[in-house]
Amino acid sequence: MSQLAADVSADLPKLSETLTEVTGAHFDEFIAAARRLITSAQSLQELQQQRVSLTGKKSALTGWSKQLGRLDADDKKAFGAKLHEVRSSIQEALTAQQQALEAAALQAKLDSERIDITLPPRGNEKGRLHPITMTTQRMQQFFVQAGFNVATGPEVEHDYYNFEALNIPSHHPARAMHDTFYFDAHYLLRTHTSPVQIRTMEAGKPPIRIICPGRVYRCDSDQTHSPMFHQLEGLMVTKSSTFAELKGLINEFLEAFFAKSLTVRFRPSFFPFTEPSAEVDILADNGKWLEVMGCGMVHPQVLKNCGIDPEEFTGFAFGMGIERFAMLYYGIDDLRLFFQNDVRFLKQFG
Ligand code: 2U9
Repeated sequence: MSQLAADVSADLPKLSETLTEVTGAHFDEFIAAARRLITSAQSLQELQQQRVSLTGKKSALTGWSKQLGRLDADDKKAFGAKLHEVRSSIQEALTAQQQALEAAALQAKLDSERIDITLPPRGNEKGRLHPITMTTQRMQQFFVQAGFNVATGPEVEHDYYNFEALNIPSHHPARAMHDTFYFDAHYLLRTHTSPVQIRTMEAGKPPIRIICPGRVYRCDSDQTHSPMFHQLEGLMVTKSSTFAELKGLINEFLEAFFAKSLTVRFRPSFFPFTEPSAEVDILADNGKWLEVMGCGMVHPQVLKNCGIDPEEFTGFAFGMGIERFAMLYYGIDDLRLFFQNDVRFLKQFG
């Protein structure tokens, strides 16, 4: 009994191991049974077992083939042709079944990986700009169209640029440890963006028209003060800059920023780096004056400190807190909201 009969299936006709005893009808029956067996294979592994059983070294087919040599010429020819037919037919069935199983496996994989394009999309929320960023951009938009360039500088500054050059003497209260974050005797976190204007004047010559937005730091923290906040300062130095021009520019700016006509008041004030100096108030709907910014003509000593002759050039400067403008523009009542990064707050803008 061949391996075939033993292993593969009871379904295969039991054929003689002696080739000459097998008839043509037996061969056809054998082919049909083998093909039924092959098409019943459910996996490539199972098919491989059948391939070995049906065509391998220990198969009936191979057993018969080995006997061909012992036959006379006529039998050899007839049985040889028949065995070839058997082997071809089995091989063809094996190949067809292999292709069918592979195609089914591929289809199963494709089905399992199918993307349902009708599903609703996952939440892909877009981020948005921080209200401070949007406020800064809104301010910049006005000044850039008015001919100002945007200038920036380091947040870690030398006390010369932050104080000395700005005419702020060493005994000035702003220089005290409790107002300024010092790294050592000379280096500090800038308390305003004014050092950027100093550096710009030092490096170039008039006419100068710049705005300087950026982070500034003061050792102060309560309901209305944050140790880090944002300023936008401006500077214009020409042969003919006047306080009248400054007033006109600030009026224009405030009405453009708040997008309505305003009553604006310039109230005399004092800063070490401007002379004369003023604070700027706007009249609110409730009849109260709101202080929004400061300004003045650049102090002649400050121009001199930067190598600009105050007899030849005059300048004006202004400064404002960006948080203050953002609060007024958006109607935000608590400064701390800007720094808590609570999405429920941030989502409300832009
Ligand atoms: C140079 C010369 C002059 C900038 C100025 C103010 C007035 C001002 C405050 C507004 C609110 C600071 O953020 S705040 O607390 N600023 O009132 N700033 S004039 O003057 C300069 C700057 C640089 C070289």
